[in-house]
Amino acid sequence: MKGFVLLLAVVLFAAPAAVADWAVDEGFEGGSIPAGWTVIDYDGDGLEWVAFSHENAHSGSWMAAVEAYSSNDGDDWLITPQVAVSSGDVFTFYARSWYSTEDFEVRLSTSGAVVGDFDYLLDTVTGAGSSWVMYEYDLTPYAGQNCYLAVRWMVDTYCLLIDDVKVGQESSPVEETSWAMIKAMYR
Ligand SMILES: [Ca+2]
Ligand SMILES: [Ca+2]
Repeated sequence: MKGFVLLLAVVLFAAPAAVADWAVDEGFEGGSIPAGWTVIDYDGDGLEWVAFSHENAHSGSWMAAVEAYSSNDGDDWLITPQVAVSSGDVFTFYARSWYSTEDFEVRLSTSGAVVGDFDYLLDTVTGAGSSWVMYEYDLTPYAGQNCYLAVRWMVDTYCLLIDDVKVGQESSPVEETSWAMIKAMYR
């Protein structure tokens, strides 16, 4: 009985923290670039960001991919839906080249989702290789604003892959601590 009361207290304490915190959490497993996202084929070569199924996906079977057949061509944008940013939010994703190396920028817009709106350069990545690497950016400086996040690929070799894009933040540590307590109680 004492254990039950303690468990109840822990659950009640944890309940307010049990919210879905990621505003964007996209692994492209729906087999398409989802509604609300924007792709821009800025180089105009007819090749743009698409959902692509292959065993190389970071999660599941699908990822986002873009390719080009000339090293002069690559300027392709993958843009998240608009997100109301809160303090502590991050923009995170996994990226790799298909082979050899690729270059890309990470950009943020506090206005629209066209190329000229992305005034804020969060990162310039050169020589990204063919192993998945997680990138993460603190969005706290933009808290209180409605933002779009973009990966702008500038071809180095051939093809860039992106998977598991998230905007927001992890579940509250309060909730995680409580589950650890519950598990410890019934060990
Ligand atoms: Ca995936
Ligand atoms: Ca293109």
